[in-house]
Amino acid sequence: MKRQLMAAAAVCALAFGAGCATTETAAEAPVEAPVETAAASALPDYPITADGATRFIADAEAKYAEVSEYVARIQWARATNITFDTMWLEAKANAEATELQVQFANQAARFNDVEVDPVVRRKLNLLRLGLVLPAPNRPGAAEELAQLTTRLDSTYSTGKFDFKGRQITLDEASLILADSRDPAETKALYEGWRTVSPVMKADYARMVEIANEGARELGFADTGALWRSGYDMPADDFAAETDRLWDQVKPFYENLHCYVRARLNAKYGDAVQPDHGPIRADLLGNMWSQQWGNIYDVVAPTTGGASSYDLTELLKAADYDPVKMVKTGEGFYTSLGLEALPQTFWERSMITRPRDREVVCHASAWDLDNADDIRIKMCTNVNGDDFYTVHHELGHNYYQRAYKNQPMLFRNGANDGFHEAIGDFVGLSALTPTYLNQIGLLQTTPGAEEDIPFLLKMALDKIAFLPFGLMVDRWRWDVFSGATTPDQYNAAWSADMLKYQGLVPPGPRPADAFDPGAKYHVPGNTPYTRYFLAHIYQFQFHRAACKQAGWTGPLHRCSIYGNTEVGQRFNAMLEMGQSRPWPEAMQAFTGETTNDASAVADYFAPLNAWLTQQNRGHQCGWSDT
Ligand code: X8Z
Ligand code: ZN
Repeated sequence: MKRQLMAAAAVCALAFGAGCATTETAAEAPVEAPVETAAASALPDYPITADGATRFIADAEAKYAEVSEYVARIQWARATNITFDTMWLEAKANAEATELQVQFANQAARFNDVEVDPVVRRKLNLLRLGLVLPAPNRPGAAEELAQLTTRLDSTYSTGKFDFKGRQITLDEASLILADSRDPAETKALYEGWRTVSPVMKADYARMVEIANEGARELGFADTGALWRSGYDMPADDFAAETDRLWDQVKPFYENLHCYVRARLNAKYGDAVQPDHGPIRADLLGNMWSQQWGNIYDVVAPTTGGASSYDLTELLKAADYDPVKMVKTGEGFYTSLGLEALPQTFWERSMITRPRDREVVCHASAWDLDNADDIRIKMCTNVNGDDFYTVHHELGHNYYQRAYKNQPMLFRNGANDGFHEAIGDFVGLSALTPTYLNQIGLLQTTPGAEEDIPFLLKMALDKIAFLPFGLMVDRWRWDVFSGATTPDQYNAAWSADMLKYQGLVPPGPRPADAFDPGAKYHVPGNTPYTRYFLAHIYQFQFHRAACKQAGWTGPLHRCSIYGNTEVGQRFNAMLEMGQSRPWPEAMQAFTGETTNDASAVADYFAPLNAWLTQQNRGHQCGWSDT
């Protein structure tokens, strides 16, 4: 779900609570006192007392529950059937929801100086910090903003481009790119997909202006500052925290980058991929080079053994279909002692791309009624990537179900990174050969000789992701703050790719390029730092769970499948929702109270040592260009 606050809705859709799972937590006073607006006074005037605050919160929670369900159902209708009319309806509903949220935020701020019950204080903070894109309080602003966001998301989702004389969609292009080893073809796919986004640039720039105006009225310096305020610590501390985490993992990323570059150079030669400097982004098997697991075959170890299986081939050989993939995912969660999904999940989810209409294919998980009407929306293909994504999405649904008995304003993840980390944590077990063997996909469980190949495969997805998880919002933070102006949008995006990922596009970008618009979460307005956090949290959860299970072997071989004791403790954390600051949720399950990349280092330790050896004699890094 996108627009934070509203819990109902998708983890990765639009508006109210939508976006990829909502969050927001407490803390931090706005930069300046918010302006008193006409919209705020449209609510009853509660006395500025502790009792007034309690009454306001009770009314706001009731209204919030009602409106979020209404908005979520309209958003679902648009996301699963994009037409002029559903776009019109969604824009209208989102505008109303935004206006209401802005009223709530302003009303909440009136109690800033009143001593109130701690639970009420937390809820007041959540109301102040819960918007993703606030609209200013002037007539027509919320409507204009909503029209822009619905149009941006729909333009992305219906995007197609010409490839070899045929109009293809993003999902088709992604499948070809995953397997293509022809640099002319990968370049055409990379550049072709990016022809869908130049048209978004003006809308995006206007959207930034309006949202910033709204953020300032709420007392924030800009929309980025609002986004950084949802982590139970001051916004500046949060930015520094992401720097600290990145510094912890960067040497490992540079090691992986160095190794992969050498192997690409060996395969394609100097003309395509030099043995120094940045990597050509289209050679990595993913449209945004955010996960590189699809080119495992290119970079597999040449000595000491490679992986003896490919998950996509195993799924195909076992005749999996999309529904069976989801059932298998559900089976992991029920093995932990969690309840089966409701019948309505199967009746109402969208599991494959419908052939007769336009939809938002980017995967998301939804909670339509803040209770039992949970669903996923995916254009599932039978392959290893989507096997992972199914577990990821169901993690959102199981979180939503676990916190459904919390008060309305606490029905959300401890923070947005937690929401993203739940399914990923489960996925770490579900991708082990031990588990694949248990469910009959793999006939024998490989021994220690496949540890390095396995860890390499995992690192290609999980470690390669880290700088991407950071750079998307680094770009947006600069856009919202004005440090990057519209004429610099694309150059800044390419500069961030180079700085964080060490990647370059396959050729010069056209003058009208708007490459950020070709990544779902930018036109979809879903904050992205959540995924960076999740890629660290999930290893903390995994390390703690394996310890609880009494596992003493290497972390990457641990699977918690079937462990109801771990499941119970895990669900206890999920049930907390966002009722407490996230470090308490973290502590409830792991005993730790900070975000700590040492779990990533523990998990990958043998691989990092191996990579260091492989890179001997190579000049790593890319700053020489
Ligand atoms: O957007 C997603 C999920 C939905 S919340 C499919 N992810 C990020 C992405 O695809 O860019 C999961 C990993 C990162
Ligand atoms: Zn997600």
